[in-house]
Amino acid sequence: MLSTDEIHQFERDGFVGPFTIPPDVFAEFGEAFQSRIAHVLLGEQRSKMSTFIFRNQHVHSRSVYRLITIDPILSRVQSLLGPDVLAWTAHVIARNHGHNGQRWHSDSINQFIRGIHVSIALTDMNRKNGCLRLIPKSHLYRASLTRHPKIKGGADPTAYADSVAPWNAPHSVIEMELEPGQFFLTWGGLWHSVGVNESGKLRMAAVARFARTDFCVRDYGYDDSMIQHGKRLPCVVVSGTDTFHLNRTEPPPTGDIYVQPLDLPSRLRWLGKNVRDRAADLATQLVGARAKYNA
Ligand SMILES: O=C(O)CCC(=O)C(=O)O
Ligand SMILES: [Fe+2]
Repeated sequence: MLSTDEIHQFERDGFVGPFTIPPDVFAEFGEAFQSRIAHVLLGEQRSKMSTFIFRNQHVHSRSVYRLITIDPILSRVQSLLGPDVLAWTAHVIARNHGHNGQRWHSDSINQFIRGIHVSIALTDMNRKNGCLRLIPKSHLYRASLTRHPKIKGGADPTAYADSVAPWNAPHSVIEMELEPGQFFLTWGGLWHSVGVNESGKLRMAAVARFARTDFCVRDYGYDDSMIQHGKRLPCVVVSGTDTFHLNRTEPPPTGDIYVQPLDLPSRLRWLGKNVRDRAADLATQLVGARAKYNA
């Protein structure tokens, strides 16, 4: 659970934490879990894994699903989103020495659905290996990072933040350093980036994103200036119930891609399901458009 002050901080600054997973709980996600994951993500199995499977580990990995729903994480997400919660993406990110990180962006899908992003450190995350950098309060700005010509190239957006929200100037960047087993929460829309890994070592983190059941989780695209009507993304109800039925929900995973890669029949079933869901979605849109036209 979050305290009232922590909830207020989250609303105001767009992030809260770090929090520490109790060591006896985190023990389950220690060396064996991490080396299994690193072996898959840095080995040849990764190239055989489609991006859609990689990004949906809340559906394809029982161990990742378990990590993102442990009580210290889920109870805090519930404090912010209420009792009915969907997980709509989860994956482990492994960045080796030399990885370039990620330029400034706002996680546009999560921004549009007012979702919550949780970053969970598996290894240390620090200035040397590319921890997350944030600009506090930027989750509330009506400005686009993807449309800004300089930031598109990766420049520091603090001056831009000063110009779009002079009442909060001067803006500064927070480097969110974490120890293994620590995590923090951010609002979708908060401006963030990831530094270069110059540590000589692997840097690994799990990310999970959560939404309320009354938002429809679609692939709205990467461009934060424009909402596209993309496909519905697979969600798992991690808490409460979904009475809105806006989303494509999947059962919690029973298998684990980190123990056993998906075999061909399972991959084809998953692909078929995606195609059927997309076709049904387009048909609904078409019926809606025709009804509007006839009205
Ligand atoms: O590398 C990370 O920890 C997170 C990268 C990121 O920006 C994201 O997942 O939204
Ligand atoms: Fe991001």
